Amino acid sequence: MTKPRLAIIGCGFWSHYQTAAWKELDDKVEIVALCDKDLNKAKTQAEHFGIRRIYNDAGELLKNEKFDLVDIITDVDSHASLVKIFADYGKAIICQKPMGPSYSIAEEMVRYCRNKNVRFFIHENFRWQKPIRLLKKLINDGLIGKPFKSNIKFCSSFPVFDNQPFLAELEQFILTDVGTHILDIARFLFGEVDSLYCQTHRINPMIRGEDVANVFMKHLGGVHCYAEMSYASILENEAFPQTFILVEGEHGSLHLGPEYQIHCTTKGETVNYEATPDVFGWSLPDYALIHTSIYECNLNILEDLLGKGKAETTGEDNLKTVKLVFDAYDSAAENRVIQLDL
Ligand code: NAD
Ligand code: 89V
Repeated sequence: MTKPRLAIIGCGFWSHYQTAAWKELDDKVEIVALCDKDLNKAKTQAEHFGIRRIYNDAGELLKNEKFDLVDIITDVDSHASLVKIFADYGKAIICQKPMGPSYSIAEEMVRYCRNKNVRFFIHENFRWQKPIRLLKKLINDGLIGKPFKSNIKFCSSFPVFDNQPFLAELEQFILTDVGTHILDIARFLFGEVDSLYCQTHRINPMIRGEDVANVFMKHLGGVHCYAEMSYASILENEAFPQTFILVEGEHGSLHLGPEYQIHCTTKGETVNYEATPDVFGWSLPDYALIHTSIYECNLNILEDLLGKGKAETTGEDNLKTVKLVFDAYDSAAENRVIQLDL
């Protein structure tokens, strides 16, 4: 593959920014067509980005277009069936998080692609945020010695349902939507999880699912990590979409706080590092941090397809994050510690 040809499925809220991020890479990838079951959405997006071919059905797209790679940006319930359709045609597949609506469905998606010998990636972008990459580097550089404890916070009262009304209808909300990101960050920073315990709340009476989740994880490497997620937190400073992280190690601590600042404190001194992300002109200001990470995630996957690197967020890898999400639901429902079966 020299310059992969890409088809995009789903032209809703997120797809616009995903497409804009692909356009930043148009020397390396060519978008050949867009598809949405609502043809008007595909038409509007195609006009905006100057893409000539549109479809309202994946089968028609497959019949009429030559392409190598598909980016599936539809709602979660459609992911498994679309992945299977494209795997049957031998296309390399990128699918949005959350991979599937249950662990068993996600496991089947990964198995199906493996059996068909197709490349399967999950677009999991939060670990590609600049402050989180820098934090990982500072941990790896040994600035605070061996980490033993961490707190990861994604808490706000951002009106997320305004742009994504379907989230209010999900029976399982914050762990599937945000937990996929936050628990993936925990794996990215501290490795695989040995056991976890979770509690959830639904504070907003207008939604179906839980909007608060607190997950306590013991990582195999020894770190105790407390991950907090909330869309019900009315705080002094609204922080969306920043993730705040404190990591404590044997020689000091690293604190990723507001405005992309990381403070490294060791005995006697605190040193400041800054990781302000570049902002693309097409980013929505409220989401700029996340939008830049779309580009980084796309680039990582593309480089793998071009034989120039190794993708981090493969289906196989992301399945471990999906396992944490659904084990967290089981833990909360049964009020018990779950030992992960690794
Ligand atoms: P949305 O409802 O705005 O858009 C989904 C689109 O998919 C709709 O236009 C719908 O018509 C279309 N669609 C559904 N089934 C289809 C099918 N079978 N064939 C063709 N089109 C189909 O939702 P959204 O907010 O854009 O979210 C889409 C996905 O992106 C979800 O998986 C969501 O979790 C994910 N997302 C990821 C991030 C991130 O940071 N990675 C952020 C927001 C959303
Ligand atoms: O990433 C997501 O899926 C989004 C957001 C972080 C905005 O909640 O829904």
